[in-house]
Amino acid sequence: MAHELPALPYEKTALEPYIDAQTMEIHHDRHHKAYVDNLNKAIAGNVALESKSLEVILKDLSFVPDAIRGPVRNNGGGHWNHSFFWKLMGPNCDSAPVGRLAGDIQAAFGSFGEFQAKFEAAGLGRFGSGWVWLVVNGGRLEIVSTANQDNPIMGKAVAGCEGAPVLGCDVWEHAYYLKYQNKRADYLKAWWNVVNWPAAAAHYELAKA
Ligand code: MN3
Repeated sequence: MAHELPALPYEKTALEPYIDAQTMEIHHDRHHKAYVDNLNKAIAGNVALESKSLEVILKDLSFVPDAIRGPVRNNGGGHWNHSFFWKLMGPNCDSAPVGRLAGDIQAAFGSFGEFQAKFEAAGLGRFGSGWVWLVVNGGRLEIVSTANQDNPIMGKAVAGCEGAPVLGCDVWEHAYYLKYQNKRADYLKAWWNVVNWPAAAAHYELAKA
């Protein structure tokens, strides 16, 4: 079955003023759609890949034939990452997590503020295009970043890091350039206003289970 572009779980204006509606429209309707279309194109006719879930494919790209491994990694990663990203944001968000995730962030990074500073620094430190993540790796919370559309679930040999994503922020220029131009730091700071912490906590509980 062909992969499909998921609908946004809120209106394109919902993340204003932190993320503007035009950015959401271009990002979801064009960039994400292109990843989905190009993934489907890449795996078309390969019955084994067409029958596997995207997550299963990304977790072991060595099974993907050499000729299409690059397109599957880039476009499959793009589809997974953006599907994850939309659901991790929303309007009227809490400013911080609660419960076990809150306590474990404090234990791992010193305080929620120190965690935010380290996450922003990792996003700023990613040269060019990529993502910054909070992951569970070996039961512990870590901040990592990946290039392009790589994802920690691809594993260390491919993505340079590993773990189950709890939180992920897109630091490609297309995610912020219309509103923030070259100021990625301002975008990362503003992003905390739209983080859906209950969704992140659900990822965390799943990863710890
Ligand atoms: Mn993007």
